Amino acid sequence: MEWLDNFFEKKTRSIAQNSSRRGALARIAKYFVGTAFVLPVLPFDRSSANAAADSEDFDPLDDQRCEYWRYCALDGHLCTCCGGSITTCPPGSSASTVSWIGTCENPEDGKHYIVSYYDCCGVSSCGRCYCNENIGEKPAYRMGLHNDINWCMGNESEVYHCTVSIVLGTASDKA
Ligand code: ABN
Repeated sequence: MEWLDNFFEKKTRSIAQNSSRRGALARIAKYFVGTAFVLPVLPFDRSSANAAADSEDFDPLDDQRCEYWRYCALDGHLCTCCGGSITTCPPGSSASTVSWIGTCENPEDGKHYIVSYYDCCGVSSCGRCYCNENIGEKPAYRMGLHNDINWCMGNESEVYHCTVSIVLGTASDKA
C-alpha cells in the first residue's frame, strides 16, 4: 500500500504548494458574505402564517380555539384538545380543588358570564392548544382572578395537565 501513501502525499503537497492560506480564507469569507446577502431576499412562503393571523374565518364557538368566548381569562392548555371536554378533565386527571374566575362576554346573547377555571391535575402537561387570554386577569394580589399559576398546588398531585371552564352564571346574577 506504499504506492497509495505516496500518491496522497504527492497530492497533498501539490495542493499545499498551489494554494495559500489567505486565498482559502478569502474564498470561505466570500461564501459566508454571499449567503448573508442572498438568504434574506429569497422568497419565503408566509401565506399560511398570514392567513391564520388575518383571518376572521373561524367558528367563534369552536371550543378547541383560544378565541372561544369562555376562555377569555384562561392561561393553560385546553382540556378539549387533551381528551376532556370544556367542563370535564381528561381520564386519569382530576380537577384542582381551587380555581380562578373570569368574566367573559358570550357573543350569542351579548351577556357577561362568570366563568370558573379549574386546572386538571395528576397527569403530565397535555402540551396541546395552549392559550393565554387575560381579560380581567389580575396579578397574584387578587388570587381569585390570577391565572398564571399552577392551581394544582392544593391537590395530592401538583402536576398540571390542562384547564376546563365552567360557567357559574351571568355577571349580574345576585348571590
Ligand atoms: N393555571 C394554569 C397554569 C398552570 C401551570 C402554570 C401556569 C399556569
